[in-house]
Amino acid sequence: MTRSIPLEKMLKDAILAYGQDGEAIRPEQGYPLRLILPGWEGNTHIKGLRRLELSDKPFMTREETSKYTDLMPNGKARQFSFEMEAKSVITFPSGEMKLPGPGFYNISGLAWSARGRVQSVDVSIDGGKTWYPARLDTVPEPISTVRFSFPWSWNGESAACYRAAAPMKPGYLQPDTRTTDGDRGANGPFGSVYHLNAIQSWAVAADGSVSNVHA
Ligand SMILES: Nc1nc2c(c(=O)[nH]1)N[C@H]1C(S)=C(S)[C@@H](COP(=O)(O)O)O[C@H]1N2
Ligand SMILES: [Mo]
Repeated sequence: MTRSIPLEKMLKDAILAYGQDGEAIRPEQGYPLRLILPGWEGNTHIKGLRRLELSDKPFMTREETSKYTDLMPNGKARQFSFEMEAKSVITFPSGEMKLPGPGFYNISGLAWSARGRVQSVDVSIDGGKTWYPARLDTVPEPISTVRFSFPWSWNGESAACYRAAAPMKPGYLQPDTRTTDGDRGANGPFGSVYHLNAIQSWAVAADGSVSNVHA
């Protein structure tokens, strides 16, 4: 995996991470060294970093030309898109988990943005019809993740669908999978396969199992 990263971003924000939570980063996280570029797509966060090379232009590597570009409606691919404008994901309860039964759950997740501080996060428990402000559990810092939570009482109903959205003020709302996001290109249900910052929804089945839904 080889990526061209503008020098400006490297000098401003780049972290070369060798540890997490008081121990060496784990093999699946990129041991022994991982490049972290806060706010940018995770696919630029090179694991098992071997070298940094300087160049006066992008290297045009396989991944950055064939994969991490956005196919636009006119058939041309836009190079390069790095920033996650705003993104959120509910980490609990999330896919492949199983709720033991109806009752109280504390929905919890992470939100982040390359554009600055996450100011608020909204959660819906009815598939996006109604939105409520979530509690921010950590202090939002620029280009950092913020943890949010939302108390939820699951009545055991099948197919309860819940989701979170991170509106960045002013003027940017995390895109909905149901809308066509033309700006993100023509390829795939979210506008772009590789740059995906759309709202992520989870559904709970009657037996408590949680799965991904495109709703
Ligand atoms: N060395 C190396 N780093 C890599 C990759 C890779 O193939 N090789 N894949 C990238 C991609 S495409 C993604 S989505 C993220 C996944 O990181 P995660 O396992 O922490 O979620 O790692 C990135 N870093
Ligand atoms: Mo990826």
